[in-house]
Amino acid sequence: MVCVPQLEVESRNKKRVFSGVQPSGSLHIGNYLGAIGRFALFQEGYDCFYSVVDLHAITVPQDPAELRRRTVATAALFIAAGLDPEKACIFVQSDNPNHAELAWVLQCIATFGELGRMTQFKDKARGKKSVTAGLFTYPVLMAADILLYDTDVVPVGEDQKQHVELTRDLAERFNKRFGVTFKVPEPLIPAQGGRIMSLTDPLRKMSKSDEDPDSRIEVLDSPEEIARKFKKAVTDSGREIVYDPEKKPAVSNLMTIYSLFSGKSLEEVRDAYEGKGYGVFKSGLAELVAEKLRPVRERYSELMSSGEIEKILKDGAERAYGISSSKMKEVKEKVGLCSRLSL
Ligand code: ATP
Ligand code: LTN
Repeated sequence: MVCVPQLEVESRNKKRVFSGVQPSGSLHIGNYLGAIGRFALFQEGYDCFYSVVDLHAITVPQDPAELRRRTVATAALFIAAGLDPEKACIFVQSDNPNHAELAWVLQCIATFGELGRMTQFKDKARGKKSVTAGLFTYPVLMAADILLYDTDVVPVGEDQKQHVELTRDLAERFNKRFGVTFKVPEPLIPAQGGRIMSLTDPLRKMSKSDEDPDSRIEVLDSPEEIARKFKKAVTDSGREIVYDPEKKPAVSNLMTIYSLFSGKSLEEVRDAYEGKGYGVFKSGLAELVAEKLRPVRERYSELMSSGEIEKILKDGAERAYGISSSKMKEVKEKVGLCSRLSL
């Protein structure tokens, strides 16, 4: 058991943030704009916990060596995207056994019916011959991640809203049945950028698991790759650069990406490219995105070759375990589970 009392006294005056990212593939600009690029925004004003959720990743088959590599790479990208490990706790989910243990307790109050209504499960299970029980109960593990830390705010993309709502329901149900134990968290979804769409099918979200790598710009793509993928991205009929998600979903998605990376409003983007056509707009967009991601790529390479990450993750795991163990102890006592070992 690790104690960091001074840090705890100071940090509990602040609201707490928790978010997680799966090491299930290379992170794309949807992950960046919807989640990791925003993580650092909270680190000054909030007590932040950011986890590489490897237990979530194994709900679908993973190559063990590749999973280990991506777990470290994902943590390195958190830092490359601006997180300071002195300010935010960065850790790997499976390093803290409290997550899986609380998930089991929560699975015993979650219902089959409510889990069956999760749209991400339905999407991921569609067309599959065999679906694991872990994929079905995945949102309960996410609830455990959040509730273990008395989280106030959960910054995520739009696709995770339903899971945070389930987390709230489970917290309220547990509190009603066993007495107030969990804080009921709020999702925080960006007004713009919460759902970046695929470059090859603008009606579907950009996704790590899309079979076509040209459907996404990866954070570590080279400037040449970025230019090639944007050039190939589907567009709509006409040649006007206007924001109209109904009639022009492809161009509207590209404009959203432009606006978020440049800090310009959609109107400013439209005015800058008025009458110039898709080709000019796409090469401007590619240049902008490559330039904005350049420092992230560079910092990532430095971190991966320095070996710093292992130490950061070890410290993070110790802190996360220390803090969440008191919550786990309280849960066990309330539910009637006895502990005969003194840890
Ligand atoms: P997959 O696409 O394989 O389902 P994923 O990228 O959705 O994976 P995570 O890595 O767990 O899954 O997502 C990390 C964060 O990125 C989450 O907060 C999620 O909401 C956000 N996110 C994922 N895709 C997008 C997207 N297209 N636009 C905005 N945010 C996204
Ligand atoms: N389910 C999320 C990843 C995730 C998460 C979390 C996000 C796991 N645990 C806790 C926020 C808080 C996803 O697939 N994007």
